[in-house]
Amino acid sequence: MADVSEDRKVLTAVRVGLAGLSGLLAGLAALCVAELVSAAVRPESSPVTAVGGAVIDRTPPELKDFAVRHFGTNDKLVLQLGILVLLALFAMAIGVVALRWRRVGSALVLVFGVVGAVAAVGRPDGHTLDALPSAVGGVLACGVLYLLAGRLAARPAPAPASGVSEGPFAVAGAGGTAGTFDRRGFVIAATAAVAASAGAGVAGRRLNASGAAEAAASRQDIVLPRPASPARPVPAGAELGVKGLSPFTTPSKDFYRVDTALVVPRVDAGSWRLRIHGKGVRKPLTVTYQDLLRRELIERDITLTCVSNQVGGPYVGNARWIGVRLADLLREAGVKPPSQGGPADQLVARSVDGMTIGSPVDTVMDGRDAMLALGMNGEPLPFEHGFPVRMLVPGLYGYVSACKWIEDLELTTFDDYDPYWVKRTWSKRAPIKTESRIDTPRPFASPKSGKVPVAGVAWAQHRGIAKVEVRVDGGGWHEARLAVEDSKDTWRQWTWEWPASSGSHTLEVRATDRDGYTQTDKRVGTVPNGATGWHSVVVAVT
Ligand SMILES: Nc1nc2c(c(=O)[nH]1)N[C@H]1C(S)=C(S)[C@@H](COP(=O)(O)O)O[C@H]1N2
Ligand SMILES: [Mo]
Repeated sequence: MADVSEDRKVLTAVRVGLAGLSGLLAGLAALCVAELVSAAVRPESSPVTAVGGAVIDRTPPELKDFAVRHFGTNDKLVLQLGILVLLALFAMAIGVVALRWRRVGSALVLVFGVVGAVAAVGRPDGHTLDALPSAVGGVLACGVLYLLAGRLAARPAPAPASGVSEGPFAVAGAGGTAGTFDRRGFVIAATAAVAASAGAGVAGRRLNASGAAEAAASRQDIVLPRPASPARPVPAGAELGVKGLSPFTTPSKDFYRVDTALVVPRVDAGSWRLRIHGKGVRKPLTVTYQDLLRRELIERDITLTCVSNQVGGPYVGNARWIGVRLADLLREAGVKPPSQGGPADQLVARSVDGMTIGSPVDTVMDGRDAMLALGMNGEPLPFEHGFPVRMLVPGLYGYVSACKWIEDLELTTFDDYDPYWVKRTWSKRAPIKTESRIDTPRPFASPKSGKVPVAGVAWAQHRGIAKVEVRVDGGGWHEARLAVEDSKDTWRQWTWEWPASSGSHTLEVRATDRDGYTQTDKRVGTVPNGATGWHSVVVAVT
């Protein structure tokens, strides 16, 4: 006869393990059911997306920069995985609580529903209805845990003296006084929960994907007309052809992406509308995608830069955009810039995902090629870059100019309204700083001694690059050879032939813009309006 107290221990361990599993299954049920409900509301309302979004909204700028730097565009994947792991741990713990206190444990599950619901409603674009997926998921999961925990409740064993094992959860000598639980009932309930969850989850995923498919079809159908004002061909000399140097035009698939969206918005171009309204708008407008296509289109090369780009960082890219002049549309709506007596000095763009981006009206209307872009590198905008329509203002960092998935333009003042990033300590106004970057040699490269081409890009949008200089080991500055300028709104390649001797060397670069400003060596971080300092690269010449 086995030791009864040993039997009890084993039984308890089995029950605790299964209780943890019950918590996990309840969590799984919640997520799967919520996915299904979110298909009826909107994909962004599903709990992990909502909680992830809420975390992003509350992430301090330094931490956001850290995440972008270390995980790049994977930062969102890392965030979502983190949330899932935390959720799984808590779910298991709650399952164990439910083993001892069935009602308390089950009720705790509801807390998660509430967290998801509050996160969803609290997003900048949150609606009350966004609470539904988390609420329904939470209530259902509460029921699942209550049911499973009930099957795990200890009960005295029937007393046949056979001692025969009763399947996978049989406890040694369970026929004795150790007691048992409803093994069969548990297996049946758990299997049913998994099957129902999987069904709901798969159906939810499918339905959410079908909305995306319709948006994709609307994009497929678009034929961008020939622009009335085409970009002039990129001058042959704009491309220096040095190995390892960023191409003048960044292919869309390689173009950096920075936004707060965990789910890329999939907007149907057919139902898209843009409203222009607010202070001093004499004739509020609502335009459709077709309206924009029928207007005079301009095509321009514009280099976009993110304020979160570190010195030497990758968040800068140059593309050929097609769109309509924003200033023309504003004038049609009766808007006057403040310099001509208009009452509004800030133009706030809103996106379908609740982003708000504020630009100075004077800058938008000063004659530069500020546009509502429909096309990028000869195609309708990719979804990641703002399909169907985004804004661009040459010379301003993306967070104060480049609203993707735009749906609303409101004229207001800088005093009256702070957009998303300004609420989070970034500057209200942020022209792009003059910058230069060494693309080749790469840090810690080991080129052979002799002539080593040093090359990179420099940008000072809407001012233009006048000069780039390179120095080695803190010595004298050497003027680099500049590529032919495409426009003052685009970056410029540069190169310098370095007579390299063997050993470890530090290369530094600085640019001077056409206003005569030379980059400062003073290092400041990206917050609140862009990093400064010279990019440097250490190499070991062999
Ligand atoms: N809707 C929306 N638009 C947005 C953002 C965002 O988070 N949401 N990020 C802005 C920032 S910070 C930058 S730098 C640019 C980046 O544009 P890209 O992703 O096409 O390179 O988009 C801007 N537009
Ligand atoms: Mo940005």
